[in-house]
Amino acid sequence: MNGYIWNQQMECMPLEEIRALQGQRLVDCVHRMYGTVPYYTRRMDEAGIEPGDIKSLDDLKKLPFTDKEDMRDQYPYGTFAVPIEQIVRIHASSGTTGKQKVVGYTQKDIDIWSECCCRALATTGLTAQDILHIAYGYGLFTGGLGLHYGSERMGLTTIPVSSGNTRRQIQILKDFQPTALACTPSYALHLADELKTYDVDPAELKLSVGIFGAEPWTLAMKQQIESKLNLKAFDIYGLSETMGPGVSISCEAGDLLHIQSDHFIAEVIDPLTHETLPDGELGELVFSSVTKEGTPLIRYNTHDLTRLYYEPCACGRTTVRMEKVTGRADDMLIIRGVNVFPTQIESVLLQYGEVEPHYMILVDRVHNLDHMEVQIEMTAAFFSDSIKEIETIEKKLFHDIQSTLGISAQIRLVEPKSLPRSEGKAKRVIDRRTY
Ligand code: DLL
Repeated sequence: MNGYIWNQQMECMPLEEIRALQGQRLVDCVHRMYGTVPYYTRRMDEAGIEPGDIKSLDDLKKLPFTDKEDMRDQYPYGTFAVPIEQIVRIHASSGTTGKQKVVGYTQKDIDIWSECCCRALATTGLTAQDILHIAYGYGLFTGGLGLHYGSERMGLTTIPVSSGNTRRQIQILKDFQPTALACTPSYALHLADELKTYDVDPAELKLSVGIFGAEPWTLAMKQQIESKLNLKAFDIYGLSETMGPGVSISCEAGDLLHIQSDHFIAEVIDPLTHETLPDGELGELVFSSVTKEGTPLIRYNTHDLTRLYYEPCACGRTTVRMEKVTGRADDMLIIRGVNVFPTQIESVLLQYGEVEPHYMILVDRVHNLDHMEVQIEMTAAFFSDSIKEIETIEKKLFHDIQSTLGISAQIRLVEPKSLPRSEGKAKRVIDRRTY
């Protein structure tokens, strides 16, 4: 394996020892939060729990869940567990609706975040000899600055390009010869497609590693990016509420993501009953960020859907692993009563050479019935083909999407490059239904 292990002690600790450490850190975190964070103190009081009731990891189940509404209700600083003078950085994340979720970091939080990003970068095989082009946005979004600090700490040559301005991104990829690229997978694909526009041959680039995340993407999409950009792609996961990028990352041994288990206790719960599910069962991912000082969270429901695995990995790490997140419970569309995830549509499109995985789902209600249209870009080569052939592919896609989703959708093939591109997280759905 190329990847090396940044923190052998923490990443290769026997599971029993990880659990014991998590237990100690949980107890400490509950004591720090109780009496300091008013909303959490109230939640514990309502649940009839005192800090003394939490003695080990087994007691985690007694504690109440936290949700994004709690973060929003406490806007801006109500979730902070230390006085503002101790906060050295603020990030915020906006969801589809409502107020931002604001998070604060002490210097120790920034140090731990950098350490988690070093572990993640090392997992991809990068070393201080590498040059990392960061095209995640810098600013309140955690992607840019989060990876930046880890990259510098590890000694990589770091290029803080930030998001946007595709022409400049491509110029830098060509001229500065970075060996690694960090951005959203949808933007990586866009960059790959745009190389042609700027007359750049992928062979002129030096990229060997891609660090892609911040949005759901399929394994088929991963293969496509790998072949177009001639690199090995890794899946990096994280969320602002618990830290930012680096909560987990995939390794060379497979597609499961290693969670930095000494800092984040993961659980997967049944979305309806909220019962903790056994290993390998699909449910909502819940995190307790037990070492965080600024905004620690206990049992925060991410609503991301995944499974957890506890066996040691072939790469040598023993940390808990999570399956690739292919959707969030709240990204799920309910069309005529059927649950639909955009990534299900993406997986069908990636089987077709005639179309690109650039698509938009439009949902509306016509005569009280849900109507779904999927607009899909044709490849430039196929676009010049006859109308009859285009209709044939539309029909095939109609049937494949219907059998994958269990409901029908109108398929409309559109011109290459006609759908909007995102420089960060891709927007795949326009839902015009009024409820
Ligand atoms: O997206 C942090 C991040 C930045 C992760 C750069 C990776 C790289 P938020 O903006 O708060 O934070 O969004 C968090 O994005 O709950 C997931 O739904 C989704 N997400 C993040 N990483 C992945 C991934 C950043 N690798 C939300 N796969 C999370 C699927 C992801 N979804």
